[in-house]
Amino acid sequence: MNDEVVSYEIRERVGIITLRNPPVNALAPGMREGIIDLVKAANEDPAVDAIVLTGAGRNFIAGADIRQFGKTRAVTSRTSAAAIEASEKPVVAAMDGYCLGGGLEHALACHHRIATPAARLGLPEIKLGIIPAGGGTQRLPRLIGAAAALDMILSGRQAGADEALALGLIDEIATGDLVAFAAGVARRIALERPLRKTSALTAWRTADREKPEIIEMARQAAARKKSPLKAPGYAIELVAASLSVDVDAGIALEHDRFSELEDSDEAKALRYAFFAEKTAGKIPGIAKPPAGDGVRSAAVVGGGTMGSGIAIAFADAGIPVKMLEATPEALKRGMERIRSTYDARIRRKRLTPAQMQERLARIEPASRYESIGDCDAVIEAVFERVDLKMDIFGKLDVVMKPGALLLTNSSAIDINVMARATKRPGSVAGAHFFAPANVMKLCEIVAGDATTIDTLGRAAAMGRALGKISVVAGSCDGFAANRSRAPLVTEMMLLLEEGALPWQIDKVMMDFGYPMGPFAVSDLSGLDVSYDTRKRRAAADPDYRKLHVPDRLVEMGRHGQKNGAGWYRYENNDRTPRPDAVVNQVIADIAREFGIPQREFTDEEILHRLLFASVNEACKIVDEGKSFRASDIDAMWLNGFGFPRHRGGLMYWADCIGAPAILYQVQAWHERYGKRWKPSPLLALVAGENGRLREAVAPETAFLPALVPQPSTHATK
Ligand code: 3H9
Repeated sequence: MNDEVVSYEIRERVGIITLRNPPVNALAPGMREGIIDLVKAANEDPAVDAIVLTGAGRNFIAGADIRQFGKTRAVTSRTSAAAIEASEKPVVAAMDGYCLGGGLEHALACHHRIATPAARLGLPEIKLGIIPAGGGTQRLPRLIGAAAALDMILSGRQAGADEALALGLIDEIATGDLVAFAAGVARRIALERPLRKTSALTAWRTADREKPEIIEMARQAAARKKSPLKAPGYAIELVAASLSVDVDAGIALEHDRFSELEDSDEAKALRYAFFAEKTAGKIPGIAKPPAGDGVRSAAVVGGGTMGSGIAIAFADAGIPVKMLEATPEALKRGMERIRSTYDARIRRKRLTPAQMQERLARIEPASRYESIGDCDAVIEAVFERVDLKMDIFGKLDVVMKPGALLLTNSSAIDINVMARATKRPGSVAGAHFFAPANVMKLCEIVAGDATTIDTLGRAAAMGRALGKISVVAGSCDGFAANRSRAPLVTEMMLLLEEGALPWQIDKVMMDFGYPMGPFAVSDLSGLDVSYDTRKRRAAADPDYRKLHVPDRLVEMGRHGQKNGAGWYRYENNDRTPRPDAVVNQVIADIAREFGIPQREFTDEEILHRLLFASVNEACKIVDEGKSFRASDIDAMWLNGFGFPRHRGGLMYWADCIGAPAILYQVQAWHERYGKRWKPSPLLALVAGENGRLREAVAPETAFLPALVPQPSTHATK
């Protein structure tokens, strides 16, 4: 037995099995074997009456070790779970913290389940493109009923201890020391027979109170979602099986389905996405800042769409926030915007009126700079105008307490410009949110030349506290996220001039897996938003390739959904995009004016034109050290731009095509279209080695010297 991952002790006739694999006790090799051996030993030991299964530290088991997928396992969770259930002495699950996936499945096989108030229970396998494979699809419906089981398995969500108790998922909530409590219960039930085996229950026993059509309803709901994944359909089929076949047959079917899914393209991509996001949070050279270092109060300067969205993100995360506006009218509009966002959530039953009041109470309107000076962090979120931002940072420098984070939500302006307006450039960084800021999960943390590692670490931790994926980038035009997407936008506009239509391109991207096409997205954010940036770029660069079609539409007053016409037309406040002949005409006029030959495009050419352009740019970004790693770009695209998660991310997808094939095409387009397609040296290097783009990292010399570690200067309360 591997003593490092499993330990055993006997306390007053109770055998206590403790699993240990910090930080979350994922099921490492040796753990399942240890469970089987120790349950057997306890059964054979006359000095033991009952058994407790628990996890070391503050978690039970967060599931199978995701790194082990695709590798051969000597023992599977279904075997170790079966060994627990077959024990002749009762096994009590004692759960704290995360009790997920294979962890919950082992608990389901126990004869009694106890959790602390802090426990989080769930079967998140669906998020990894797989289904539970330790008997979870068969035992969970038998324990809590098919409808509740379907909800947990299909959503992958976590239930807290109170909900788990109400569902019948656990038997008791522990008070005091968990293991002592569980051992006491184990002694109490040691002689009770027959043992309560979850497999012996019938799912109908609990489900017959529910509508028998639940399975059909789940099938229809899944069909409406049009998920490209196989796992949801299989999960429904397996819960249906729990209602009609015996547990062994159900578990055998579960095993077959899991074996099919484990190495599917979608499951591999989703596992990659999980680790890309975890890695993106890491800043080379620093460990995670200690929990006590967090931002406990914040201020937002600007109550427009972004500012109010950011304020909501803080209030939702339980962090008090002040919202500063220049005039009482603007402040009133900002607060109304916030209220109407919460009202919409109440209408959709995502929030109760009481929760809304609680959150609104965390948002304090402010009209003077002095009143925000005591906050741990301030985020400037005003128009993209350099003079305005410099003025604001000058004022923030005067009022903010020492050590406060001075952050800007700018999406393109050089962080150094704002930093220079202060006497504390080390405390200045970008915290770039994506619209709507309270919904989108990306928070791009941007380093200026003088930003300290301490500031970056704290800003990234702040993003995580808001439930975001924080990804660090270097300061350059568009930073890493928007800069890597900009070539996609350019190509989609130029394709129009060559003969493609917006709705054709949108369909290609939606078929690829995006929830919305890029033109429909542009209508949502407003065509006018990037108009000024394009003018600025054109003025700065004589070689800048103007994008005539969007410019012309903006000049015609077509700003998108907000005024009923953009790339599409919209009728009577209906958000359905409808193709518009006016747009066809504008495109045709421009093609004629500039003498651009027209042709037809295949779906594949459209997809490759858009995404290869961004892959090439992403390589340049990594090469220049504006991102630590190529996988950070994937974390950004997944969380900021709605890139289909089952495709892993831009660079992961690129590797599925292969770097050599992409380079070949980029070179061909370079010859045809000129310098905007100049191949990145990194792309050429990786293609030459037939390597993986997603594994590319920035040369240390490009990024790290700017991040000189400095002693922590921030104030603690
Ligand atoms: C399963 O169980 C299948 C079964 O049905 C049967 C199979 C045969 N594996 O996120 P954090 C690492 S499928 C490996 O920063 P948090 C994570 O990478 C599995 N590693 O903390 C990180 O490492 P590092 C079902 C894992 O508090 C560290 O732990 N389970 C795993 O914000 C801390 O993680 C899941 O899908 C894992 N399973 O969130 C749960 N879990 O420090 C996946 C975590 O080197 N995990 N790590 O960067 C999560 O959702 C979150 O990590 C969790 C903690 C909520 C647990």
